[in-house]
Amino acid sequence: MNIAIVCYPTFGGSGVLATELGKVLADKGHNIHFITYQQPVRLSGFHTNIFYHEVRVPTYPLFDFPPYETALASAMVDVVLNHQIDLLHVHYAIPHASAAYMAKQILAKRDVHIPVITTLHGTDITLVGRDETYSPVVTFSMEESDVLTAVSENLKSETYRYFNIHKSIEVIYNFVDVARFNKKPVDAFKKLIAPGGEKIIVHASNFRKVKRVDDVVKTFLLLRKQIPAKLLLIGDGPERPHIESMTRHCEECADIKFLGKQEQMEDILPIADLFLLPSEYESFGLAALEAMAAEVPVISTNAGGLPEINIQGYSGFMSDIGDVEDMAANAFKVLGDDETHRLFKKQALAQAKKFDIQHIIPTYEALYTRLLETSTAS
Ligand code: GMT
Repeated sequence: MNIAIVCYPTFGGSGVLATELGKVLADKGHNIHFITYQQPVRLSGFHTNIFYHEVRVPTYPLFDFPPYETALASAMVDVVLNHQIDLLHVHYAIPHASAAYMAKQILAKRDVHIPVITTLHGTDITLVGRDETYSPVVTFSMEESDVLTAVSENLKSETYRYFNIHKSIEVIYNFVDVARFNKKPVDAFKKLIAPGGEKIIVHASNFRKVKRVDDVVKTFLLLRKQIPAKLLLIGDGPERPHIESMTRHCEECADIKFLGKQEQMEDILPIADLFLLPSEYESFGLAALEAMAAEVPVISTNAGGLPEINIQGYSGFMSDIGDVEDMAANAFKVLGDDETHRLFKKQALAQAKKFDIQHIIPTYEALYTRLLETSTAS
């Protein structure tokens, strides 16, 4: 199949997932055309079946806000017409679903009928999309997509809660390539971070308010009273200056390190002993799944779709939003003795395997095949 994928090329989970999906489909022989404004972060190296089309948004003195959506829809039309694209798969509704609708209409005028799949990822629904600034367009373009998928049951029900739509939503869980993450930790790297054999706690996010990174620090400081530990904060975003200033005025703060944005999470996660994700909301929590695939137990909140991936008392523990005492107590339960820690590590990996790329990709391929069959029949 010739598949065009539209996504955000940045470090966010939706872009990561879309890129990994494209890469594995290309390995399986499909031709994948990424249409984005920048090369996706996880798309490096040469692959004969992968093509990257950059969306250029020319500026003009009149444009206070360059019309990205128009440029994107035009790029979609161009790629579909010139590369015999069979279907368009857009990740994150805003503005990809409405740009796809526009492209579909333009192509229909030329007698080219292109099916569109929209995958909802989270904040496109729960945070940004439901804001009335965007919701009429998001509602319309979801209804107009040929297929709508969501990355968790929770996101599916949140979509029906916030939007008056009648379209059915198919849940296709996010996935992880377990083989890539389940690596042996590099001892020298581990020693560099924790020279005294301290436990290594990791958090990775885009440092937005919804991630509650201050709760990561609070949980760590409580845990640090009970066991020697180091905290690695990975990622960057609007809350980082606030978190940095929060971690400048305490003795234990020397044990907290900011690593910034990192592309090779599979090299860092294996040295971790525990992953913290105290988010206010996660539709899924791909970062937690990647941690589990690296055999790292997860302490998270029970918000959104997190209970669908983090199993209480098995792959880790969940607490109510903001309950840092409970999160620290749970972290201690996991790390308190080596035997328990080993068990949680094993269980975290077993849980990640349920979401292995090998199980999820056939669902996408079956969906594509079904969609192409029904659209050629009609
Ligand atoms: O986590 C973010 O804020 C980024 C956002 C995105 O769209 O890139 O992530 C969302 O999609 C991920 C991939 O499906 C999910 O794993 C995240 O849980 C989801 N984030 C939220 O719902 C806040």
